[in-house]
Amino acid sequence: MSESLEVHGVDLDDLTLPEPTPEQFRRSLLHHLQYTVGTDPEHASKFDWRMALSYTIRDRALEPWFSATRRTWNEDRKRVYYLSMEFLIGRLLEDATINLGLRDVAVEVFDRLGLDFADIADDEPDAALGNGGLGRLAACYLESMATLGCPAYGYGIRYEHGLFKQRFEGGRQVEAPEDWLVTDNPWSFTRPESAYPVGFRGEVVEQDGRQVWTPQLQVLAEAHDTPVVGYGRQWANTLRLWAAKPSADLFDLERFNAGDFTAAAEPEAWARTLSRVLYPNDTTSRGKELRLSQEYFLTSASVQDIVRRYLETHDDLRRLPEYVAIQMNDTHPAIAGPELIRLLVDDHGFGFDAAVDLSTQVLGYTNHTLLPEALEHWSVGLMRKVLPRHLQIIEQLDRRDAELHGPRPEGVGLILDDQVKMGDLAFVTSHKINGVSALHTDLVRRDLFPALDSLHPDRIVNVTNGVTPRRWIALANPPLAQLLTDTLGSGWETDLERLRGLEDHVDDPAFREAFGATKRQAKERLAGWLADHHGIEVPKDALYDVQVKRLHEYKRQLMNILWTIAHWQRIKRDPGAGWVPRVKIFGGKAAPSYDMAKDIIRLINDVAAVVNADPETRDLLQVVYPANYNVSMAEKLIPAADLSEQISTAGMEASGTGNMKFALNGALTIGTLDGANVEIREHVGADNFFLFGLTADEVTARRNEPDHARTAIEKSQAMRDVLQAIAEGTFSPGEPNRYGGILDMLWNSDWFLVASDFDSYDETQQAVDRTYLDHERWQRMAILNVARTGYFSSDRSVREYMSHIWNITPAL
Ligand code: AZC
Repeated sequence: MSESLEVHGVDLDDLTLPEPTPEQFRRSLLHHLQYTVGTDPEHASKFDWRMALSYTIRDRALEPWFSATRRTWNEDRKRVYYLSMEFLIGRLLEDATINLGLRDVAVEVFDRLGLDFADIADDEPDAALGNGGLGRLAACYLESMATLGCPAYGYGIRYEHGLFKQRFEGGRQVEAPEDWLVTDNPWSFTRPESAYPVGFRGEVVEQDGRQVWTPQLQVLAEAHDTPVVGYGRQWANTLRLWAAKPSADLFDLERFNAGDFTAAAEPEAWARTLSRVLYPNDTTSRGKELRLSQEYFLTSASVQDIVRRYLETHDDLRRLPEYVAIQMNDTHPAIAGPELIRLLVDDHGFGFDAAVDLSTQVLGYTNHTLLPEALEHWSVGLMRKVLPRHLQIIEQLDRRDAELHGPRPEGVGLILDDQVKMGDLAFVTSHKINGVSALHTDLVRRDLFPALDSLHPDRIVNVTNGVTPRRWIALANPPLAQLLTDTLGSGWETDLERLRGLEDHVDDPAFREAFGATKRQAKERLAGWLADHHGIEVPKDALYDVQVKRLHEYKRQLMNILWTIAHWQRIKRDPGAGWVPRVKIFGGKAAPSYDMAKDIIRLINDVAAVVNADPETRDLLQVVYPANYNVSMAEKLIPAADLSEQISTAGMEASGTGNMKFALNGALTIGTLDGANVEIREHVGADNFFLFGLTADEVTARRNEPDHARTAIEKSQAMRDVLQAIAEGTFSPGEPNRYGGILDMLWNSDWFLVASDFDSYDETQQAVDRTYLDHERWQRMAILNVARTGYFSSDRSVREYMSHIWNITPAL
């Protein structure tokens, strides 16, 4: 694979491991158990086995990792640097095992030892370094870049505590800190030699016509590297996470010696705080100094690392864009532009204009949401305090833009009402700005950056999101993966358009039967897991109707639970009407400070308690909400779903990626024309998609109608019955006013148009039931969903980034 290379008299190829036979794998496993973990098979716990297995697999990941790194250096290749405050990677062990082609061997070896591979793999904690879509997308893209041989680094923060753990008490969400790093992390390599100082605060003074920033505080960013192996083990990239450490001068020895121990340690504590916790908000920005400091910490360490790596083998920074592409995952790392400009001007003697041009050629910016509350802005005062030199650069950029483009329309500029607008900053310092679905990109052009778009009409492009089929089919749904391989041959894993071949089999009853069997198995697996881990018993032959995602009003879990109540009331009125048994499954976390979302969680749990205890309806309707939804729970729920709920208010969900995972696993979508639903529907065909609700333009118009909510509720008998039951305390016995806030919102404001869309949703849900009763028709629709969603592979998305944004050719 790589050329032979000798260092210190060692031929590096001698160090590579051949593909193991089961016996070699077994020996390697037992070796690690004894010599790395320090125990023996007699006393080994599940944890010990998992660690031994991880080291065994990790050994095999190093070969593609080293050889890819060497090739990139030797061939002087361009690299992609993906900057993201979130990487929701979940578990790594099974993913790496599959990508290295070792799952069968591993399963066999554990069988022979009388142990269960799946059970051991299940012991791994999720790396929950993200909140939701944006972080999970970053993880899918890393995996695809490695599979395609695109040299890349993911840069993020090594949060000590990832996304909080959720549990329910009396139906209410309670948060507890997450502690994935409490036990050893076998996937991470500490690189103390790669540490960079990151400065904050202080002063900027002019010396000899140059600006000199002397930070008041400095921390060290220390690199922790995780290999990301591509499918087929031909390539591996690096996820480099920064941990904040106090630099030596942060500890105040004088104060310590004077006996003021706590004060002496204060600066040190502050430094560690930078990588202590992930902010648990997905689509809200937080005007907090710590958040801005975290963003700068990530960005500065990464940009320093990028420039250092480039200069190791090049001396002319003007050629940076030929070798470096930096992608900003949303606005969080938007300070990358000013940081790169600062390094070029202050440390490398560039003129301002040249530095700006160079940075712009290197940087790209992905926008992931239109929600105004998520578009970050920082007050000029805070910026001046925390990053005084960067504020100067931003002001200079703003003046430069004004000079270049003449008088600007109202509201245009990087600083408005004393706020630095980070989205606009990201735009002006990037050569390409992309939205994440066709509809979202149109709205980014039209609503978010209309003025900047008309100044730079070539900058905004669309790259519709995608998901990796390795994790979301091969890992999550082995029976379906096997059926795909039996039917289409292997190779679909890296060429997902091959799923089209399933269309030839849709008329074959034997194939439909086999396809149905994979869904049944997934449901059995899920039902077993719900019983074992959550004490919830669900029927295995019901329609599994699933909505899993962050809790947010725009995602309208509320509409789903209101409909569930309506459905329950109908069953009670006519229990013998031939109802399709349904299990309504919810999963997701609310930001800890988002009260309305937390009320909705409680309502779902309250409804579950009443409905599940009703002997009249119990066999026909169940509501389950397993706590602490995360990536590994998604891997269990998604394959088992018959119906995928993608019901956001049109124009609000930038793309969605869960919608893609469900369709790829043969669930039918009930959804609005929002985000990537639009494209999913185009691909699978309108007949194979349950569409309802207002369009994005209709949503805008409806919001302008006074009293739209009240009018809609008054027209809907079903909705009135539901709201009345809630108001009477049916689900909150003794406390009828518990949901007064929700009811008031629904009648009087209803920004997300639950009431306006309710009847359309209700009718469509009834169509779902009718269709489900026609078993053959449902089966065909499900198969066509799988066959026609190959487009939504993240390999396709990454290829588009490579050609439209990064201008890079992969090495494979
Ligand atoms: C999400 C979007 O809400 C979701 O629609 C999209 O699929 C996903 O990004 C990936 O593009 N956004 C976030 O998770 N967070 C923010 C701040 O947008």
